[in-house]
Amino acid sequence: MKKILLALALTISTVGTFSAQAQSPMTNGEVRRVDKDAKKLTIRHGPIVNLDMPAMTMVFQVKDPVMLDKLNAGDKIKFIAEKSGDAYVVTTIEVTK
Ligand SMILES: [Cu+2]
Repeated sequence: MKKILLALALTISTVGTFSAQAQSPMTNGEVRRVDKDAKKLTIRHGPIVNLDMPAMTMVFQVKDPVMLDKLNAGDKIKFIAEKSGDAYVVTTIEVTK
């Protein structure tokens, strides 16, 4: 069981690194609201190049609800978002100080 968890953790970190490097540039933003129950995140963001989206404040879904644990309203962040069906999903996020 431990081996499976370790393999899973390695897979996740590899995918995370890959998406940060190979995909779109990260977008600057500020967390406005964290909704752990709905697994949603409100971000005031700058222009998102890969989504062809201007700066605005909007609600995103998150790829993994664990991502919300370290976030608080007011945090300055860098993130990558992708369109998934009708939703915009944050796939990578980091807090900048
Ligand atoms: Cu937007």
